[in-house]
Amino acid sequence: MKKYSDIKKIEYLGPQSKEPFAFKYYNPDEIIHGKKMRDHLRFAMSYWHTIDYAGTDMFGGNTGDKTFGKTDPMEMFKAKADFAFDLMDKLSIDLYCFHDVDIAPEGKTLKESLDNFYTMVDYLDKLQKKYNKRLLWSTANNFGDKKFMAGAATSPNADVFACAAAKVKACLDADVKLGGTCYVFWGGREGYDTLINTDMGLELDNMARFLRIARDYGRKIGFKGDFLLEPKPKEPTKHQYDFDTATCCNFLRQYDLLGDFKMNIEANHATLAGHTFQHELRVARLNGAFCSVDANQGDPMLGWDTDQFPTNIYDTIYAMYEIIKAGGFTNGGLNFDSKTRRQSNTLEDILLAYIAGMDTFALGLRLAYKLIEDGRIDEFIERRYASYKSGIGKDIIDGKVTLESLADYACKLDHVEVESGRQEYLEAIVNNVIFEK
Ligand code: XLS
Ligand code: CA
Ligand code: CA
Repeated sequence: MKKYSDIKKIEYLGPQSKEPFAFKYYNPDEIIHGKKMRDHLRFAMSYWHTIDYAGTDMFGGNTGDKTFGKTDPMEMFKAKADFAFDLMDKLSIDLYCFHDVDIAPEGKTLKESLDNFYTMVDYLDKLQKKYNKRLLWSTANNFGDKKFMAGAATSPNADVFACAAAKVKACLDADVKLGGTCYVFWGGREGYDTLINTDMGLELDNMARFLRIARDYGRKIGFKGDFLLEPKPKEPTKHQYDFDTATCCNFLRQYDLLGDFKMNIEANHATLAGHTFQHELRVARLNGAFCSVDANQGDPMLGWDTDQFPTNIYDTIYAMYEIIKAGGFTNGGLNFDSKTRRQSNTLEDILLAYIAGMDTFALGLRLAYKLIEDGRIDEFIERRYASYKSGIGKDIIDGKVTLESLADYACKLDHVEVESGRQEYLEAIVNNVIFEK
């Protein structure tokens, strides 16, 4: 197999190709339904998994090397950035995402860390111009450091609330400088391990206070993009306040933040919440809160956040179906919050993993459109609810009924029959659309 340094730009060679370092389904500039594939999919690279993660798990250290031959911390982070842009260029990925701590070495104090961060933001800005790339979103890592052990905005300690705010401020500054169109809040430790030590009401109010002041600062410095919550039910805490999309939307509505805030939906977080990825996307769409996606998949045999590159074609078809129905990506994109397996420990594996994930979503996009064009599923749903188009159904929709009028109507019915939902028939249509030549 070729070495990373010998591999040039990954080309689209089509589904018949056996070349490992080639796209089989992702053809960035191909027009599908009036838009280039790259604009439909808006792929982004995750800095933490791709540029920093080197294979450590709970039971062992690194299996790979992400030092890029450097020992001086600042030099190392510059080398990481150089690699990041070379990788995005090879893969035709236009966007990327990071936490503050992913791109710069941490100093001895918060002030020193932030100085390093701003230095690296300037460095990334130069690389962005050279390679014609842009930030999709940044986020503050307000969960890794010891001081965040009991949360950030929801910490019982107000100094921690302030430190978290300082980090979010720096990331918002970076977003504006690097042209980011979203800012993500993933509340890693914004939750609790036990209610016995927790003032849940104060914590939730503080979380809303935190989001509000972040929103106000962002708007003040000219950030026009979307603020995003990223739902996840658990891990690292036992219960996280941003449990799932429905919970997040309710929270945002309660504190009057919906509108400025939308969702970044992660596939595997949906699974951890006991939902499908499609469910979470649907709920976001129905609340007008769909914006961005963290693409990965979990392992159904393991109940934790494995962040695997997505290769399940059914998942990507249903996801792209929802995304198309939501009107496609605008400020958001499709960030691969995915890491290569611990045993896939070479730089070549990173390319192969991205090719697999990007091709799976590209095929998902093609097949989702095929499913919509086929029309049988949409027609079936339309027919299934036809009783609301006329008669009593239309009266219900038009708000012309009362409980009494419905009772009168119902008591005159002598036979009620609900039509078959035909799940198996519809699933077979999906297979037919996928496999027909
Ligand atoms: C962790 C999350 C995290 C967010 C950004 O499970 O996916 O990586 O996307 O903080
Ligand atoms: Ca994520
Ligand atoms: Ca995750």
